[in-house]
Amino acid sequence: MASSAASKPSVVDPTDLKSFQDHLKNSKRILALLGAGLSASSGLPTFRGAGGLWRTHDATELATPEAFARDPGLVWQFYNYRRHMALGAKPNPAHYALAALAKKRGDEFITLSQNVDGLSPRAGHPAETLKLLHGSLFDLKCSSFFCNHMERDNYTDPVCPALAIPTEPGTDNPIDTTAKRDLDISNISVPLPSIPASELPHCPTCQTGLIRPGVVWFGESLPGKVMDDVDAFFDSGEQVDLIMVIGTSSKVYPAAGYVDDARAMGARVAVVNMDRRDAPKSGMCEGDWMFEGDAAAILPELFREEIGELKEEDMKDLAGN
Ligand code: BV8
Repeated sequence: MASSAASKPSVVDPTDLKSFQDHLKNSKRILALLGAGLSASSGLPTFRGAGGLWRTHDATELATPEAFARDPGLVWQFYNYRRHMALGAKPNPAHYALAALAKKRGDEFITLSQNVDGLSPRAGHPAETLKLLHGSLFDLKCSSFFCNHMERDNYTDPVCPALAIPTEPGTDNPIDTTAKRDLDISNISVPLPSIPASELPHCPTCQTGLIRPGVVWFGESLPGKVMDDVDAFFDSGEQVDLIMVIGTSSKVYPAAGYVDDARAMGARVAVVNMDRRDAPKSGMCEGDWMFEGDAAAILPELFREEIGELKEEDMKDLAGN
């Protein structure tokens, strides 16, 4: 990857950039904690974007087993909508820059993602060092406590016919599908049909349980294997040199707690966020960096010295979009 830094105007303070790149160069063990802000430039709404609401519902309230038990049709419309949006989106240069750094650094660089949108995997981020703390929109599992049916990487859109996103009248003609315009069901003014459980996907294994998205809902524990891998990285007892906190409001636990755990292992903290007020709970300490702005513009610059210039041909969306 030829590097001609001159092409892109710098979006980072040169002094901070130099000190960060020097530290990155001398860092052996690195962590990154990712949040919804990473995918903002791919056009995906963040959790707190739109006031954290989906239609009139608090998104964190919909992301609970209680909401699914109460109205699985509504919760599936919420997740089917997010699958549809994520499938229509593309990884951005921040996803590719992280993937390129991960390919170079191997298992000394572990990325902890709170995102369920599948964009980091689509940018080619190596699966062995990408820990999906909160699961994936594209995994499906049985909601019955007694059944452990799990289907990974299901990209069917809609998940089932009843969840098809309504289209604008007159735009759904079979000949020219490009004219089709979805109605934005995240907007309260668009009527949302109520979908009975009988029309929702059921578990092919136990035949009784409803299928649910393979994400971690509030009140649920994180995937055991993922937690073990993260604990193994921390329990090696070796110093952690750097943690990059990218596009997250650091409000959800245990994910947000890893920043302090890394700091306790000697790490300096580099925050990349559109809003400098969204610093980690423990605040910013001497030697930390706050890079305020768009992750899609900042990450390629922060990593340029190590990964070179990101070229169009290097940014291949593995979903082939
Ligand atoms: C559990 C999947 C226990 C589903 C998600 C300790 C203290 C307090 C509370 C708790 C605690 N421990 C546990 C809790 C309870 C709870 C919790 O943390 N509650 C919070 C709300 C206070 N945690 C849990 O319930 C966890 N489970 O603890 O289980 C247990 C243990 C054993 C046995 C049984 C139970 C599970 C939490 C996971 C929930 N699932 N997602 C779904 O996605 O639908 S969380 C979900 O919300 C996301 O994954 C993410 O984690 C979070 C959203 O946060 P962000 O990603 O940061 O997004 P946000 O919109 O907030 O911010 C975006 C940021 O980007 C902003 O800062 C913005 O400025 C910035 N930005 C915007 N544009 C850009 C940008 N930055 C850069 N560039 C841009 N262009």
